[in-house]
This record gives sequence, C-alpha cells and structure tokens, in this order.
Amino acid sequence: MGPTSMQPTATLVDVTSRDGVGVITINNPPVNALSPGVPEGISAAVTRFQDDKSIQAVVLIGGGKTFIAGADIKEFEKITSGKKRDLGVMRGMLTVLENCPKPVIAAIHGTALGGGLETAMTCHYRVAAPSAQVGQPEVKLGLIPGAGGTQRLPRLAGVAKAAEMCAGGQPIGAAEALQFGIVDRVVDGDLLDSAVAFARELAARGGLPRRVRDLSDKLNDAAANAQAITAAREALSKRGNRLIAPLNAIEAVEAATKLPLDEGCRRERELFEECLFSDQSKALIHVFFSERAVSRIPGLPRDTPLIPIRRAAVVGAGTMGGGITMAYANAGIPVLLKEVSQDALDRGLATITKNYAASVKKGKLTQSQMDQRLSLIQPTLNYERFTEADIVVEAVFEGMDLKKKVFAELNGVTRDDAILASNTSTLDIDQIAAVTSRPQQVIGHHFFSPANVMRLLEIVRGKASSPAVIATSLTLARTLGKVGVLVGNCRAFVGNRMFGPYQREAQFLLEEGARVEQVDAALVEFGMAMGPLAVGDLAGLDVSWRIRKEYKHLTPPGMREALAADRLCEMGRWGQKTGAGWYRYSEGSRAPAPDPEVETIIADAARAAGIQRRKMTDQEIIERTIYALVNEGAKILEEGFALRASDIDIIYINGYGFPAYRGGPMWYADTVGLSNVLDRISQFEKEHGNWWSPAPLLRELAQRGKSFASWDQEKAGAP
Ligand code: 3H9
Repeated sequence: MGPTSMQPTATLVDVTSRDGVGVITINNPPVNALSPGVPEGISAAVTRFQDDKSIQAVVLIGGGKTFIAGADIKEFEKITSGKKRDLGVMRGMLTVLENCPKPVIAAIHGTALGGGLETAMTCHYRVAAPSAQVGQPEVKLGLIPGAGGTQRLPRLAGVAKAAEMCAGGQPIGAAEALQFGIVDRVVDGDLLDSAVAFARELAARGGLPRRVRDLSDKLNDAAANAQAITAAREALSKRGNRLIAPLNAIEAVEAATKLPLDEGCRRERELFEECLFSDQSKALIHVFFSERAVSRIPGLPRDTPLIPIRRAAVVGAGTMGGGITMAYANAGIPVLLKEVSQDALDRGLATITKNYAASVKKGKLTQSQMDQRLSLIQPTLNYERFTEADIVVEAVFEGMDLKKKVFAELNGVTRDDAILASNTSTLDIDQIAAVTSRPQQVIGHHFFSPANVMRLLEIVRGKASSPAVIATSLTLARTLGKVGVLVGNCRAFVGNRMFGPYQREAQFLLEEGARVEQVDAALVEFGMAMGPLAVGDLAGLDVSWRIRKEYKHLTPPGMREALAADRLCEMGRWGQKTGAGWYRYSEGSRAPAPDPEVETIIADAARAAGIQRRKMTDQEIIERTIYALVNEGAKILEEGFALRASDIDIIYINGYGFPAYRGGPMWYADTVGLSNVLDRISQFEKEHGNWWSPAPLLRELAQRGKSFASWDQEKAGAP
C-alpha cells in the first residue's frame, strides 16, 4: 500500500502513514539540519502518532540525500551573541522521541551527524543504508555533542569507541556502526520499505520500546572504562592537542561511566557550553562557513556550465608535477605525465611509486588501490596524446621564458576547449596566457607542496580567464579533495605575497636579539604547524634570496636588508638541502638542530647594521610576524586580489599551517580587535620604518570600530 499524506508536504516536517506505521520525513534541504521549526515539527508529529490508535510504530527518515546532518550551525552564533537562549527545543524533541510508547525507528541514509546521530540514538532502533555514515563531528567545530551523544553513544558502542568518535570527530560507515551496535540493521534496497517492515515486526513483537538510556551492559566494567578513558586522553596528548573540545568530549564520555544518564547529560551540557562560548569554537565555525563561501564568486552564477574533466595531463615530473599527478590519480582521473627526458620521467615515476608504497606501508592505502592509481598515470615524452586532455597542468621550473615556451607548445597540441593551467607560484598569469591564441582557457592552479597532500589550491584568475574555466577550476578543486580559493593575479598571489613580510619580520627579529629557536617556538606555541625559520630551511633559503635580488627595485625605500639571511645564502647554507640553514641538519635527517655558528652570523650582521640587540618576548615575536601577515592581507583585500577576508583565512589554514582554531590571520586580528592591531602596527612603523605603514583598509575599519568579518558581510550584502 502506498503512503497516505496527512498534511501538505511543503513543510519542514512531512507526516504520512503506511501500513499502520507513522512516517516522519524531514524536508530541510540541503542537509536536513535541525533548524528552527524542525524539532518542533518532529515533536508534534510524534505526539500526534502517539495518540493515533491506527499507528503502531513510527519511522523517522530524512527527505532528499541525507538523514539529519546535525544542529543548525548558524544558530550557535545567535546563542553566543545573546540573540537566542539555548537549544532547549531540540532537547525537548529528544525527550518526546525517547518517551514515545510506540517503537520509533530512525532510518538513516547519507549522514547522521552530531545532533542527527543524537536524534537517531533517542529513537528506539536504527536501520541504515549500506552507504550511510554516522558520527559526532562536533569537535571539528570546537564543540562536543550537546544533546546526549556523549551519554548514549557509550551505552551503545562502548566507552572506547564513544571516546574515539566524540574526541576525534571522524564519522564511521554503516558496517562499522552495525559492528559496534550503533545501528541495529544495515539494509539493502529501499530504506523506507525496510524501516517500515522492521517497525511492523517490532510492533507485532509487542512490549515496551527499547530505550538507549536503559542499556548498561557496555558500561558495567569500571576498570575497563577507566582504562579506555586514560587511553583516549593519552592518544590526545600524543597528538599535541591544543583544543578544548576533545578534552571536554572525553570528560563527558567519562561522566557516562559514572553518572546516571540525566546527570551525565547535565554535565555534558556544562562542558558543551564551555566550548560553545570559547574563541576556539567561534573560530572553527567561521572556518566551516568560510570554506563553503570560497565557491561563491560575485558575477559567476552557480549554474555556470562546467567543462567535463575526464582526462588530465601534467607537464613536468618534478616534485610539484609528481604531486599534482598523484592528486589526479587519487581522484580517479587518468593523467598523462610528460617529461623531456627518459631519465627525468623515470625519476618522477620512481618518486610517485615510492610515495604510494609508503602509504601502503603505513596502512593508508591497499596494494590494489596503489596499483589502480599507478595504472591511471601514463608517462610520455611527447605531446602525441595531449588532444585527449580536458585540462593540462604545467609544472615546469619557475621561469617566465620556460613557461612561455611550454604554453606556446601547448597551444598547438591541445584542444581549443581544454583548460591550460599553470602551477606558477609567482609569475604573471596574463603574460603566460598571452603566448596562446586562447587566453580565456588559461588560469593559474597554484598547488602547495606536497601537492598530493596539501589541501590548498590557489586558483589564479587571469584577466581573460573565462567563467567556465573559473567555475570548473573551483569544482575540480573539490574533486581533487582540495579547497580551491580564487585569487587575483598580483605578484606572488595571496599566500606567498603575505608570507614575504611574515618571514622578513621573523628574520629581523633575530637581528634585533631573538634566538632562532625562540622565534620558531613562539609561533609553534601560537599554533603554527612549523616556525617560519624552519619553513625557510625546508623551502630553501636560496629561493627567497633569488627573489630578494630580482625584485630589489620593488623594495620600499629605506627598507632594511635581510642581512643575516643573505649572509647564510652567500655561505651556501640554503637550508635542509645543503645540511645547514638557520639550523644544522645531520646527514639524511630533517630534524633541525640549533647551530651556535648561526648566532654568531646574526650578531655580526646586526653589529654591521648598527642594530642594538635586546631581549625579545614571545608576545612581541607573535605580534611582529602575525601582524605582518594581517597588514599585507588587508592591502590585498583592498586591492581586490582576494575576494573576502575569510578567503585569506582559508588560504592560510590550508596552505601555511595557520591554526584553524584561531580562525586564520584575519579572523585572529578581529579577535584581538582591529584598533589594537592598528596601534601596534603604527608603533612598529615609528620604531622600524615605513614598510610597516598600516594598510588603509585596516586603518579605516579600526577607526569605524569594524572587523574584517563585518567588511566581508557588508560586501556580500552589497548589490
Ligand atoms: C551539533 O549537531 C551539536 C549537537 O550536539 C547539538 C547540541 C545541542 N547547519 O558541506 P556542504 C550547509 S553541531 C547549518 O557543502 P556536502 C553548508 O553550510 C553540528 N548548515 O555539503 C552548505 O551551505 P551553502 C554537527 C549546514 O554534501 C550546505 O549545507 N554536524 C550544516 O559536501 C551544503 O554543505 C556537523 O558538523 C549544519 N549542520 O557535505 C556536520 N551542515 O550551500 C556539518 C551543512 O549555503 N556538515 N550545512 O554553502 C557537514 O559535515 C557537511 O555539510 C555534510 C554534507 C557532510 C553534511
């Protein structure tokens, strides 16, 4: 028998019945978040079915592509800014579901995440499609489950698994959820049919519904529980955790081992609120929405036709070319890999094979996945099959003449509709495009090393890049597992342009008295993945030395020279690759060791420049380096080379190891307060020179009492 509609369907929650089973369908696209109206609708529907004698059981299911992806994240800001009291309505819905005297079955497809899984766990039973995923990802937002997840999950899955899921945030698949008792059945075929059949079976069986709160068999062994909690805390501290949420998540799961459910929920709520009001959570929520905002491009309609990318080609099998080739193969896209000599091609392929083999050894990849990926890579020494490529990524040595030569060649060997992308990290994309007959097909795809691992892709828009090429690049970034950020064609683009002043200040600080390890340690303590001086050694100090010399004419007048850095380069100390840079490296090791010789070189350079050395605080180190990022970022924004301050944040988090829990450099500046940042920068200008002159946009926002985030909002709201 087909479903009987009991009310109009154009609501957030649709109520129907089938064969004596009430069906509640959530219709809140795109992800069925528990936005205002949804919990109320579910509560009302359950209450109605409860009183309806013709209904024996209830199924809760998501309309569209998913079950419930959680609480509505947009609501959290309303609570922290005082516009909304709390999430009481949602918690009330859970009570209604749990106390329903008729069996309630959650039917899960897509994802049941956060409040979604919590809702499913207050239902009495759960069935899932084989492709479904369940998880408590709140820690990724700097939160913990706040609607009983930390209390019900241990009762279903055991303490160790619950702690892992609540503190780690990774969702698990349906098969694993079944194995751990989180779902009762995994069903093939039509999910609603199976859920309704299960509901009828349960109703026929009679008896009281099974409530997760009443389960205790997985919590009985106190010693094992304590051991699981200790192990979870140890695993966290081994990962160098700096976040509040994972610690609080474990504490909440621990409460489940010691307290009755309602008391455990009260403790969970306190720990949830501590997280909710923290700067970390506000920053991580900003990151969540900013990552999704990058694909909103003014003037580029969402339905811009895309160029289908079925095959790719990469020119150059060096470090970058090899990594980019792997990124395509990892996404299942066949890729031609071209080099100029057999030797270079063999070397490139050997590195790719070695990298895959290392992943197999670490258990991140199976041998057959590795073989399959390698089979997608077709090495070549010529352009013969380049007409097959829908996109070509050029990844040859960074030099304008060579890039122009390659693009002139590509112009002759590729189809007119193919995208021609350059992986340049500094060069003018328009000059490169100018050697082709179709500059509208040319764009920059600036990958970050290692390109198969790093999430950032700077998409550099040339003046002629077509809407289809831009839109395809943004979608392709997602296919490759990257976050693509559209930037303008300025020198060094956005990330590297900002990195220049950041590294410059790190070096100047040394000449003024800070120690190499102190600068790096202060920034690592701040949360950066690596210190700027260790990064310099990794990238090669000769690279920025060459750039300093090449662009000397662009240096602001009166700007101090990078004396110590130049001196190191003159001595052949180019970083890891020469065994010495700011640090010393023993043969075959990447571990930086402090080098007293460097201290002497720095002290000599400072003396030669007449710089008075003094003790430097970590706070000053952070302000000088991070505010250098912020000031340059503000200039970039004003000049229009980045669309949003939040785009800059996403670039820095995904490409430069900036801590996500600080929200990115621009968000961080907002949290410090732009007038405070401006005061310090103005002071630096007085003390050091005009290269510290505050960006006009920073000055303007600070004077108006505004933030970069509000500037983004104003722009988004503008016609
Ligand atoms: C929680 O539940 C706390 C509880 O313990 C309760 C406490 C009391 N809310 O990612 P996509 C939007 S915390 C609001 O591109 P996909 C998203 O912004 C929550 N909006 O799709 C985007 O909007 P736009 C725990 C949300 O298919 C659109 O939906 N849950 C939410 O690649 C499409 O998103 C989570 O942390 C939300 N919950 O991936 C899950 N989720 O189109 C967070 C998404 O305007 N969500 N949006 O840019 C996800 O991980 C992914 O969105 C998901 C789909 C995997 C579901």
